[in-house]
Amino acid sequence: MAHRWTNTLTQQDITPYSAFLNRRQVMAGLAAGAGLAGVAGTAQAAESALEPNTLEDISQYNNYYEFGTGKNDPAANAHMLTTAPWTVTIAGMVDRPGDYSMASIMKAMTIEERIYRFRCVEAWSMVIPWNGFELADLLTMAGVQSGARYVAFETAFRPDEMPGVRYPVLDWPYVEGLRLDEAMNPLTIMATGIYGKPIPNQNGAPMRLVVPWKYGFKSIKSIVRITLTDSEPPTSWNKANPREYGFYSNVNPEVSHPRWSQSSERAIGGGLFAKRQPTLMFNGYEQEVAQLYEGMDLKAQF
Ligand SMILES: Nc1nc2c(c(=O)[nH]1)N[C@H]1C(S)=C(S)[C@@H](COP(=O)(O)O)O[C@H]1N2
Ligand SMILES: [Mo]
Repeated sequence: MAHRWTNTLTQQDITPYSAFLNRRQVMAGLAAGAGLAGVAGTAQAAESALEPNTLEDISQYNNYYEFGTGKNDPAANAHMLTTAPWTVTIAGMVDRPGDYSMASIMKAMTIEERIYRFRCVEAWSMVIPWNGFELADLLTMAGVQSGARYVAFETAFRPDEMPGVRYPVLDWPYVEGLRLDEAMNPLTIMATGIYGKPIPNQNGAPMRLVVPWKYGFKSIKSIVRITLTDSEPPTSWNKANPREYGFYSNVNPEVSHPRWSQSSERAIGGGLFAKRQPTLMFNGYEQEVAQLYEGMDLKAQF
């Protein structure tokens, strides 16, 4: 089970004191029969496996096309985005639809740290120590109705604050979606921080999705609308180029992008020591999510 713990490791876990493990992990560890000693031991073992990137790497090398298509454009321009006050509309097949202030969401949710691998479809990767909460908790707060099968997400569209939306690179606003079981999986989080500080604007402030087993473009930033639906929602990159970007977009080293292999990736950071490493099935989260796709042809439903 060592693998399991690498996925929910936190900064605190890197110190060898089981007392720092958050309650959710301790409870899950006991449930799994691992016991405290087992959890602390595997957490230590995982330290070498998942070394987070620096905040510099994470906040200076970005994709956020609303602020430009260059990797440094978001860091240069995203300060223009007003992130407070912020309202998230939750709509569609929920019992309690409405406009939720970001402040009320933060009050209702329990923030924890998750150190996750992050793999862009362009074949680069990082390791990011997110702070956030499980999307499942937010959806449960809104009350998912029984007929709901998908979750649609939408990014803010603010021409006055987003210089990149002047260009028709994508059909704005940026939209994304998940199947409901993917959205409810405990690995799926809404990130509101990095390294214990509020999430930088260029990383998707004040709240962005993080789905660590899917290519990075599924992890939509600066969300203003969440809609529960009974049919698969349109997604920005799939609309832009359906042959190259599918709805699922699970990280899969065996399914090449039409223009490049996905079998390896460039690990950002380390300067001269930046290295290529093999890409892992479901980005290393196979044990946690493979069952979501049982019986599906992952080459056809890429
Ligand atoms: N709204 C919006 N969300 C977005 C994007 C974007 O351009 N606009 N880029 C996506 C892509 S391609 C990636 S790889 C990740 C990058 O996240 P990061 O900059 O925090 O590493 O954000 C994703 N979310
Ligand atoms: Mo990406």
